[in-house]
Amino acid sequence: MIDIQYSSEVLAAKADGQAIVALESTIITHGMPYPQNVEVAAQVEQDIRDAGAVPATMAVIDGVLHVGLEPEQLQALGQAKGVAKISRADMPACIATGGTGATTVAATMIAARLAGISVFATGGIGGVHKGAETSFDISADLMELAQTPVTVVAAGAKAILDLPKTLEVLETQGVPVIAYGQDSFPAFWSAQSDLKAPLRMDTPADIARAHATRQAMDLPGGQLVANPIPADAQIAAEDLAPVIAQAQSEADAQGVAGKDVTPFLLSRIFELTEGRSLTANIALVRNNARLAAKIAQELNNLAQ
Ligand code: PSU
Ligand code: MN
Repeated sequence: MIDIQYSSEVLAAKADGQAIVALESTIITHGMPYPQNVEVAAQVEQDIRDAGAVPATMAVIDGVLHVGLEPEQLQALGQAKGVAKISRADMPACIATGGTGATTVAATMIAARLAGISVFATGGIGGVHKGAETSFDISADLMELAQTPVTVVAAGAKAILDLPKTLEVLETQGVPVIAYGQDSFPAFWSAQSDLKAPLRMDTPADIARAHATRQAMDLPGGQLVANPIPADAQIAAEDLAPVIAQAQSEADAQGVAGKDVTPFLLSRIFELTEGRSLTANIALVRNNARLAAKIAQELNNLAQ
């Protein structure tokens, strides 16, 4: 087992058997501009505390896996230049070479499993990109959900992705996709899409029981909980469609590829919507954090 540096708060929560919710750090370093990124990260941590659980933001700092960051570490990470974006493939290399990296959904799930944490809140997962039939750009997040036993609460997949193909890959990989409180699969900035979610659940207790049942059946992998953005914060899909199309065609024209695609699209959409995309993003992440805290507490109740 590798060395893990726990924050003081997470260490105390583990000792007390409190519910813990994992948080990623790529959303801080590559998903939002400074200084909103650190403000949001601190706010989301507080939302989890207010909802009765303890936050554990993951990152690799100078070759050490951190589970939970002290406030000054969060500040430093949010301002640092050139932090790597690490997924399953890069994480061991980053640790082995003493590097510093922010964890994607996939890497955060791996860190959560190592730390014994079962629930994780984020904004949107990576998925199958538009044009994947030629680029083959499919996020490692999808395969991680198939093999690592963590329930991930997200607002569906970003509308920059090909949502039908993303759902197809999740189905092929045997990942339960659970819409929370509605039938349709939410589309990140919009609460509804015209796609029906494969599963629907209406309570955190049901989601916790489904997680525990998967464990009891010895099935690998986790669950994706698709939690719709609060209605008052959403952006209409038809308003965003031309913006997404423009950002995508700029990415294609500039030859943006690999792990740079998602950060490029998010920052162009932020500019093109004059910050509206970020306001919505913040609202949905906070909403996901609150739901994840409830699921984590229900899972704790089951274990007792
Ligand atoms: N959700 C957001 N902002 C982000 C991401 C998700 O609201 O920046 C990040 C997550 O870390 C996710 C990653 O795992 O984008 C997916 O990147 P890729 O498509 O390269 O796998
Ligand atoms: Mn990719």
